[in-house]
Amino acid sequence: MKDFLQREFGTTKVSLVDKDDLKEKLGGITLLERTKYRKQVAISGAKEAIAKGAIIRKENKMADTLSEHERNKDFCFPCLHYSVSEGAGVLRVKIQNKNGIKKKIGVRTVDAEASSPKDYGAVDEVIDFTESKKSHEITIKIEDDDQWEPDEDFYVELYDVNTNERLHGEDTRTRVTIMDDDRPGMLSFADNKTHRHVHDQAECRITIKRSNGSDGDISLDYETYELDKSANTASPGVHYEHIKGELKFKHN
Ligand SMILES: [Ca+2]
Ligand SMILES: [Ca+2]
Repeated sequence: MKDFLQREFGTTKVSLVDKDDLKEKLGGITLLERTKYRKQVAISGAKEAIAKGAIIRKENKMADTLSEHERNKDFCFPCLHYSVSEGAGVLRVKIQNKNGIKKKIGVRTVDAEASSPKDYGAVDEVIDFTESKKSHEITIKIEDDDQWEPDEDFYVELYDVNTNERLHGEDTRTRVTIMDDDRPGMLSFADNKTHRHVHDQAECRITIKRSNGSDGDISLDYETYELDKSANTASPGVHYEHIKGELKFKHN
């Protein structure tokens, strides 16, 4: 914002700038709204961009980074945190039988921000480990859509089939982050400077453009408002018709 003030008004102090001049430079949008908008854009832009449909599966943190007393002595997930892109389709999660024990162990998914069946296919199965069966892999279906959403997590945990309780240890639960690959884009006025309208034309057309992506359905609320009550500003019902509504953009 300081750069903008310096460039347009030769000062970085907003208190020294004429309110109406500032309003005009901002295209009718209040300073507060503009600041909020910029923050939102900055947050969206900070997220790691993934190409739509990209197949990404990453193992981020391994169980051997834990100390011995934090770990289960018999069974574990060797990887404690996976990342998977929406477009990957499936994620395979490995379970280890460290000492080759014959035992039945349950494995199940647990919702967090990501939930089944919207974001992934729930799993709840019993693994029949034996002396020779030292590991097992489960396959989890990852759901893809066209709607933007933040990256979301769910968990997979090992449990005792008799008590239904999660097994002791930090390595009996693994986190899965589903990475969104959709870009809803941004909405802005096609003409971002002052729109000059000839008074004898009946309609004033304002174009809103969607740029940098068009995934999913999005919408915006719009409304005309009077700048102030001074003699040289247009008034609703006199110089223009007040309008208010919602503009919807479909997935494209
Ligand atoms: Ca997607
Ligand atoms: Ca999505």
